[in-house]
Amino acid sequence: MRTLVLIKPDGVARSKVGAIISRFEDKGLKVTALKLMKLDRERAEKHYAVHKGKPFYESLLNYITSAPLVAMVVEGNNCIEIVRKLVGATNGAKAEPGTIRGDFSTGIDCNLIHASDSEESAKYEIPIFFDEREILTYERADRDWL
Ligand code: 3AN
Repeated sequence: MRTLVLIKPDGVARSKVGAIISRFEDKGLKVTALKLMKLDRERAEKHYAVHKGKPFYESLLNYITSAPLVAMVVEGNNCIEIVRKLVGATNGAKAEPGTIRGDFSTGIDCNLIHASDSEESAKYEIPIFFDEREILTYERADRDWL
């Protein structure tokens, strides 16, 4: 199973890339694709199509396209549910301590990270950021212990 994770522009600007990736590695998940990129408006609109028309839609697009972000594909059994738990609630002020948003974010506008919320979303979102050939196959050396 695969999921898409974005470390949004605030996460890159605040130098939280290493700390955030470590959460997934430490948990036992596998990063199989990774890139630093500036998202263009067209791809941002596609990614956030479900939010079109909502009051925060324009500011969300401005924020996500404003500066570089890190996109990655994370793999592992039940990775969608596990990653969403590690990420925490949408509003950093309400997210539990110990989660990424709970530890690093205080609000909803800049909440550091995106993670697909279902298999259907992951299948829609991953191709917006990666060609299939950019997603690599390899084994973690500790796989028998996970
Ligand atoms: P999540 O990222 O926790 O799945 P969604 O899918 O409801 O949250 O929202 C996508 C993104 O839209 C959030 N990560 C956040 O940046 C932004 N967002 C959601 N709700 C609001 C809101 N009420 N005000 C401002 N931004 C919001």
